Amino acid sequence: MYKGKKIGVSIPAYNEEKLIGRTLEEIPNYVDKIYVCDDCSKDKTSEIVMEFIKKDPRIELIKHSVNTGVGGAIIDCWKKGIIDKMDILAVMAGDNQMDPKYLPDLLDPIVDGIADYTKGNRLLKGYLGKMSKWRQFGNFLLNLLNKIASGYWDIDDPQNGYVAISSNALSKINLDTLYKRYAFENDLMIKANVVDGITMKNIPLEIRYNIGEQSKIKYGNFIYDTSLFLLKSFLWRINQKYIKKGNLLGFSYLIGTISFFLIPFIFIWNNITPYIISGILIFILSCIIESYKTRGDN
Ligand SMILES: Nc1nc2c(ncn2[C@@H]2O[C@H](COP(=O)(O)OP(=O)(O)O)[C@@H](O)[C@H]2O)c(=O)[nH]1
Ligand SMILES: [Mg+2]
Repeated sequence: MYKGKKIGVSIPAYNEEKLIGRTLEEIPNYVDKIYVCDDCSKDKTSEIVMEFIKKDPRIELIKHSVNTGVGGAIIDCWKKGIIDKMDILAVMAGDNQMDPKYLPDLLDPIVDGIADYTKGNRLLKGYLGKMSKWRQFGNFLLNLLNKIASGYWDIDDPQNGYVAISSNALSKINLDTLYKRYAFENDLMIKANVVDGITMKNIPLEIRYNIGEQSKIKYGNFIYDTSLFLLKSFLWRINQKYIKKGNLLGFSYLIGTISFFLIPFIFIWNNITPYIISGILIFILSCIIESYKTRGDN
């Protein structure tokens, strides 16, 4: 129990035999349940977890016979946590990159009723300065695209997987519809945003690097998949949140989006240029209005 709330920690793990032990050892005593999902690892991840279960009855191992991706693993842990009536569910990676000293910072705003969903933010801890200029640019772009797609304009570092969310908020989201690969982080924000009243807060924290971890992300695939996904999800979100309810913001967003896609046709029909420029300005104005409207909400 943490300040009267039952806490479940979900640990996605794929081929983490080197670091899963250290991760489990460090889980604080106030955590009530630890759900590890071994997503069809080819190494000894499960055997190591089984050894830990003998010493720590809070641990539960969920084994997948086919790999479902990091999102698929987290979703299965969360479903268990909801059944077990945990009040708050946090995620900590199986490669020990998430320092438990920050867990209270993620839990406190939820316990205090200030937020339903908290996400670590490395940028507030000077992480950006440690990247190359090229990665800084990529990060900036992904950050911006995620704000537009998700509507959480105050949240940065969207790919940060160190998160906590109340079971109450989670139960309002259809977990089965969430994207299961790395864009899971973005999709959760997008789906949370269309549910009225799920508030989000960024928590400054550092992620551990150079501890022997090996990222499984293939960056080429990730950038392509995530950009396409964000575009599709943005259109889905504005339809759900604005167009279906007859809100003008949805239509202005839509006009703006269409204008971006018409840019290549400027070379064929020169006279459409002013319309495209107006469409893009309408898009930018829609972003400003939405970010202003939601300021303080999330
Ligand atoms: N269950 C499961 N976990 C995964 C999968 N891919 C990655 N993970 C875990 O998710 C966490 C974060 O993945 P990682 O590749 O380290 O991402 P990064 O730290 O953001 O570069 C780690 O604990 C991985 O073991 C997967 O396909 N299934
Ligand atoms: Mg990692």
